[in-house]
Amino acid sequence: MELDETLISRAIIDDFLRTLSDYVSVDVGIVGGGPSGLVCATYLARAGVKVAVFERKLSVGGGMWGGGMMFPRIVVQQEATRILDDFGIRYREYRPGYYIAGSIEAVGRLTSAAAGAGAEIFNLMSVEDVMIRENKEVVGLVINWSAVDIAGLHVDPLTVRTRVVVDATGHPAEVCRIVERKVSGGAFKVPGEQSMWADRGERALISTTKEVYPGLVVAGMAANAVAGGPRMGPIFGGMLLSGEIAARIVKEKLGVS
Ligand code: 48H
Ligand code: FE2
Repeated sequence: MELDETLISRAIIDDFLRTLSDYVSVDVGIVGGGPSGLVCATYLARAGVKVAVFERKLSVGGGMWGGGMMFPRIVVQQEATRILDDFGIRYREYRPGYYIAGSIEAVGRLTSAAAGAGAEIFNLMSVEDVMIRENKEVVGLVINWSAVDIAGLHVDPLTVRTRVVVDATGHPAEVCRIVERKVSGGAFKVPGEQSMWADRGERALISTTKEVYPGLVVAGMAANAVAGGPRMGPIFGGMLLSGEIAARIVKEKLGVS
């Protein structure tokens, strides 16, 4: 059989446009495909929730690829090794309570799990705004191609309806910053993260991962930025646990077990 370039092109266009059209309305829109977003997406998709991940960059994985100062290793504490086990990420004990894994394997396995569970990952798309109703609830995301932003083009965006949004954008807490700017009366504030304190930063995530505004749950580094909690450096257990907690909160909101 001779291969036909037009069919190759049509296959890509037809399939992607069908998917994009289907995902104009989702249960959950996760903004950011870093470790917390990928873990959250996996647990939601496994529960049958319709979930889209919007990632600005070409590749998901966020700050995990680079490990610590470009040494491609991550440290994970005891409490989160069960998540490494769940995702099939290999690790070994370095000292009691300190486990070490390869950052590249970790990103690969998280990505594979999220996609394999049925989460739809839209790379090269940026969330530039949200839809807020009556100054009291987030009901959707405003998306555009990252290339539009990079090129500085004036191209209007499209929208995605959501039942819940998860801000997993890492340090900048971008979705929460948008809500901070757009909710009138200064009712929602994002103080930003504090200086490095690994132990406090990791522990804080257990309580900073929450619904911070109706329809908006925050996970990962963004959760500490919104709560004014510390950063923690290249220990990633907190990111994994935060993604898991965010998924649990979302499932409770949606009434899914
Ligand atoms: C689409 C967006 C947008 C947008 C951002 O930074 P991340 O890896 O986030 P987390 O919270 O899962 O993990 C944080 C971790 O990587 C880290 O930085 C740690 C532990 N730091 C400690 C320290 O002390 O420094 O991923 C966020 C992702 C990235 O891929 C962004 O490209 C993406 O979100 N993103 N995607 N629309 N508006 N904003
Ligand atoms: Fe970081």
